[in-house]
Amino acid sequence: MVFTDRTFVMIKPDGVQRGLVGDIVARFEHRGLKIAAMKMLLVSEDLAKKHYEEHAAKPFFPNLVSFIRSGPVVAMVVEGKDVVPMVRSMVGATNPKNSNPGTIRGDFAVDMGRNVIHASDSPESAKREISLYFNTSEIATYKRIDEQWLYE
Ligand code: DGI
Repeated sequence: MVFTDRTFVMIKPDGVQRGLVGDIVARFEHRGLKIAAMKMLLVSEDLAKKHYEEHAAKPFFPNLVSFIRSGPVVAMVVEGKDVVPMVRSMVGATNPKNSNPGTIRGDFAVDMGRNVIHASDSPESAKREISLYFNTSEIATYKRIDEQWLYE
């Protein structure tokens, strides 16, 4: 059984600078989710504004744009059954103050503006965000060897 539900995940500059990339990617791999694409990049101003366009009118928007551009990020496409809600639950609440221990933000973050990771909040956002960061040719199609042990 191959599941092609996709989500977009980004380890933000704080996660990269703090050396958390391996730990975070391992959580997705160990859960049984498939990394279908991954790259490190510096986000342009144009891309940052498109990424956060839903927040354009908010007072924290300029900080959001400048923070996401403050260092390299790691962008990923992650696949699996019900992957959008599953990854959101692994990421935890937006404000780390409210993120449960065991979630990525609950284990690694303290402040809202340094919450380590972004993950799409709906399949529609995932589609939009994946297309902002990846060409279709950059997304790999392959089978994990443990799929028969992950899916019934
Ligand atoms: O999808 P999330 O990252 O959990 O949350 P979101 O899409 O609502 O917001 C995007 C980012 O914007 C979030 O990770 C942190 C920041 N943010 C959201 N709401 C606030 C905020 N930053 C500040 N300073 N104040 C807010 O109310």
